[in-house]
Amino acid sequence: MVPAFRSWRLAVAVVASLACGGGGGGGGSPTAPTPPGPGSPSTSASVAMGGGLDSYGYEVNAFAPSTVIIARNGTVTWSNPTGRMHNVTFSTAGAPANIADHGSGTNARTFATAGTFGFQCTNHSSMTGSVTVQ
Ligand SMILES: [Cu+2]
Repeated sequence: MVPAFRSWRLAVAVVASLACGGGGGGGGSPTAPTPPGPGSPSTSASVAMGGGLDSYGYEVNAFAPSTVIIARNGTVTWSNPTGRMHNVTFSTAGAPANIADHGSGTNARTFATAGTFGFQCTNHSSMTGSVTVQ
């Protein structure tokens, strides 16, 4: 029994040293891929014009997600699967052209300027969002 106990203690010591030997980076494995961070935003994002169904089965008027982050010169694509008339009206100077009322399909806009650009659907006060361009 004594040798087994000793090897168990050795295993614990090895695991502990591996856990502490990753450079003190906060618990991630040293070989894990680095997730996209603030320094590497995506070049594209998608926003649905419709937030699914509420508990009564009615379509929710919302942008989903309501906020996206993209790289400069990245593209955001808004899709409208709802059959309802929605639009994307920007409220921030420097934003691309608004997307007019439409009941279906997709529309994309490219953002050449860094900043945060608020938008809303002027038909539905609950539909607001923003694009942050880094
Ligand atoms: Cu709308």
